[in-house]
Amino acid sequence: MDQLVLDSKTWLLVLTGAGVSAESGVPTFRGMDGLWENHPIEDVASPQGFTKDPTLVWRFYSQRRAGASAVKPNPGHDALVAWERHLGDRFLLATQNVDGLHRRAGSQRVVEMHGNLFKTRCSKCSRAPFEDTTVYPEGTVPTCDSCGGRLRPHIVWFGEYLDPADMQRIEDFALRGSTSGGRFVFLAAGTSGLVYPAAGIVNHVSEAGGETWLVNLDPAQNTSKFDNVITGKSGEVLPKLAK
Ligand code: BV8
Ligand code: ZN
Repeated sequence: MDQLVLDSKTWLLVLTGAGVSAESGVPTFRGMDGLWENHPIEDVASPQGFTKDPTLVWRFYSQRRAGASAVKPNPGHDALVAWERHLGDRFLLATQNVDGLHRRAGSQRVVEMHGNLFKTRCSKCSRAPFEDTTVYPEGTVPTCDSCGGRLRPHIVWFGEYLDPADMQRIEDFALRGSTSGGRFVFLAAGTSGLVYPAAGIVNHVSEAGGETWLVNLDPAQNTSKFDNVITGKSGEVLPKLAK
């Protein structure tokens, strides 16, 4: 297998998707044909869906909150922790996953681009998002004790903007990596390359002259954009990929 060289000249940006959590037992979106209880996920994971039926949306997220609490990180997560420890501030992990498994594995330099299942915020007032592991009982919609507004998961839904600070952190890292005089490498793992802006990162890296890698079980929507494509399970490939 090709080898990813992680030496003192390497800057590495990693993007993960649901496929990296699959071997922990977390269902992927494509694996569920993009449906949950026969609802297209884009409908349930959207502000319109929340307005229309907040109980349904809370049932979706409470189920996933319970599911994510019951599983543990897999060797793919552990490999990324080892790479971060090896590269230090020349490593950054941008994840689309909201299951919190990267942090539980020990990753610290993580940008959770789409939010986190274990954070809740008020949909009305500007109260800051807070840690929340509650699995709300069927049919309940929690309300804010400061303004009485509906609480919502601190998740970036379809049609919502990602946190500009998160995108800035990723862009700043990519700029430093591509102008460092060293080798700037981008590796995407376990993602179908369907959802933007995450799926567009590979294009920016290539334009900046970076080296791009994809580790995925099936061809992704943007497979052709990558210099190196390795087909396989992230839990098996990542631990052996770097030297
Ligand atoms: C935005 C939180 C600006 C929710 C998520 C038309 C064209 C282009 C873009 C758009 C468009 N129409 C709308 C848009 C914008 C939209 C978008 O990209 N839509 C897609 C569907 C076309 N994007 C947005 O809305 C974003 N915001 O653009 O703001 C804006 C503002 C207003 C109006 C317009 C634009 C917000 C996107 C964030 C949405 N939130 N997550 C939640 O999780 O509940 S996205 C959600 O789905 C996940 O977070 C994840 O990102 C995505 C699923 O993707 P993957 O992670 O890739 O998972 P998937 O299951 O698809 O693939 C898994 C892969 O792993 C597979 O390929 C499989 O082969 C592989 N695999 C499986 N097992 C393994 C494996 N690989 C390795 N090892 C294994 N063991
Ligand atoms: Zn409030």
